[in-house]
Amino acid sequence: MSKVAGRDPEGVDARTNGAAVDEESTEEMGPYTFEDLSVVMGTYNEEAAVAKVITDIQDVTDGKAEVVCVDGSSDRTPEIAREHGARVIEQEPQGYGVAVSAAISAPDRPVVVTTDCDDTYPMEQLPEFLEEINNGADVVSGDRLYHGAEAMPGFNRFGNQAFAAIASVLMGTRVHDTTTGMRAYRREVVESIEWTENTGLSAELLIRPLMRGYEIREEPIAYGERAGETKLDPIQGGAAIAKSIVKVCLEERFR
Ligand SMILES: Nc1nc2c(ncn2[C@@H]2O[C@H](COP(=O)(O)OP(=O)(O)O)[C@@H](O)[C@H]2O)c(=O)[nH]1
Ligand SMILES: [Mg+2]
Repeated sequence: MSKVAGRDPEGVDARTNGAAVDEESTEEMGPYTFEDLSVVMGTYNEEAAVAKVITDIQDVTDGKAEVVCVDGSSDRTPEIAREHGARVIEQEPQGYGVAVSAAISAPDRPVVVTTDCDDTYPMEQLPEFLEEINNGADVVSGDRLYHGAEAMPGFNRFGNQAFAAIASVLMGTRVHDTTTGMRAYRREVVESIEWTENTGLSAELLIRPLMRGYEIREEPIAYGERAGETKLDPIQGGAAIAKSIVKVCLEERFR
């Protein structure tokens, strides 16, 4: 495996740490195609977005990627998802992380991509995410803040910048977006770690792999206006995320 952001705590920048690739290990592991890809998401009353999100994934991957929705909806989201070819796993609504941790462990395909079911994340960038995995990354993390994330409410943007700053200090590696919903993972990363957080799961999904030496690359992404209502309260959710970041960084530091 190539040199990783997490193995060198001396100020490595995950955005620019993509140059070195270990040719031998990438040959063994790929190259992966869309048939090796599962796109997974929690879905909770996302009638306004679900058809568009799944259609975008299918258009971009030629219908080859598997789509998995862990659904807690009381509206028609699961029916629409099934009609569009997704595999739907029903679950009582218990929060973001309960849904997404079930979603990431559902597929058997070697590359797992998370997204939100709200049309904010650019499915047209899926090929770039897969390419970075094929180039040796273990985790490719969509960085919404690189392009400014104009569509994000100002309070959330400030909060997300603060989370990235705190996590960077605690990890000793500069990261720019710890709470993004769009990432690609080698399945091995997802399976080798025990996930504990709920609202803070997206931060945990970056921090634990990075601090265990997996190679993380941040990929600048576009971020769009949300279709439908957010499911996360910015104050309560923000406090939960801050707590998760500190807890997870300390646990990994003293592991
Ligand atoms: N199944 C399930 N999905 C959830 C739950 N909470 C949030 N989600 C989904 O998780 C994703 C992220 O939530 P979102 O409202 O977009 O959060 P935001 O991006 O922080 O505004 C969306 O696709 C939601 O539908 C839940 O309790 N259960
Ligand atoms: Mg969202």
